[in-house]
Amino acid sequence: MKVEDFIGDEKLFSIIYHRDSDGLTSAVLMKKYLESLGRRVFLVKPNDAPGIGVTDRLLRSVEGLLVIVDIGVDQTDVPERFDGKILVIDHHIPSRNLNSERILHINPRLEGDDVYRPASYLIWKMFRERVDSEWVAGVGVYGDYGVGNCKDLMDEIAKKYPDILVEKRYDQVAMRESLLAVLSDMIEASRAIGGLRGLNRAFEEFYRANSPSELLRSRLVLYLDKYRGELERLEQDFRENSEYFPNANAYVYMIESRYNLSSSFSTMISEKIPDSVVLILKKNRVLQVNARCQSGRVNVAELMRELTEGIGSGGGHERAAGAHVPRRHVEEFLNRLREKLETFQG
Ligand SMILES: [Mn+2]
Repeated sequence: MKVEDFIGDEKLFSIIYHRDSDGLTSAVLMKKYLESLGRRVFLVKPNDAPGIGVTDRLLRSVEGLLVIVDIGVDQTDVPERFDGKILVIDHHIPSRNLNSERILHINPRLEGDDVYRPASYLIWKMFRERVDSEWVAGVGVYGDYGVGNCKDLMDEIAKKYPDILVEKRYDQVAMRESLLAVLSDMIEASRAIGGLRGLNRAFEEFYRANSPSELLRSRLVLYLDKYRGELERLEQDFRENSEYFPNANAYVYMIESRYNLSSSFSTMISEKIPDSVVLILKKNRVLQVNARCQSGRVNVAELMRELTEGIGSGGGHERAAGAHVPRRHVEEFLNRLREKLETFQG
């Protein structure tokens, strides 16, 4: 079923997006698409509970048809907790097919398409006749590591805005030098420094901007400056205070920061030492762990599962994973971690 058939003559919409750069840019494109059809978008909000969770409070504030972008909502009970019509556009590996009279579930993986393409790309592709903000989609695609699989989008951007790309526009690593990468960092910075309110601001600015360079003059630059400064400070501290385990070629670092940037920090550090295992620990209400090994030498998703068995939860991707351990089990977790890294066999 096509999106236009599903939404029929519904006049009012609410959008909930995943709180990262792919999710936010997906929401911008979606709002522009709906408005191009003459429909009204009542609210646009990032998901507001840990991980991909959405609170009942946010669901109760929804008016009209609910559009959920870049959230593997099939892995949650949101479809059961919200009883109106839902349009889902997502790219994560689905755990179930939600398609029914009430729900249109768009995810290329449901049709057996295994190519990695971020949600912002899917939305751009579907609605490009009506929405011409391809650079917005480009920011989301960069943020979700998708540039290599979205060549037609990158070509379109290159035609219109040659100055925001680098020559190797299909190369995720080379793209780090591009303005698209800066804009993606800007969204990450808005979340890390400003929280949900920061994201709401970022959404407004991205929705309003007519060109990429306008954002460099927006108030989001303040978030970006703070974010970069904090990452720099942490990198210095990591060099001095992380613990190294030569057997496993692993670094363990207890992060202390008032901001939420453990995940970005672990990615940044691990890209500089791709063959090392990087474990960033943060004491919140629970112990939060971000694990990376960019070369793939060690499967960190498996490592996280193993170390949290029976005392917490852990998992993710082969090269990027995470874990949560409740306070009462933290000591046990740290003992297991130390033991594992000291006696590591590759
Ligand atoms: Mn996302």
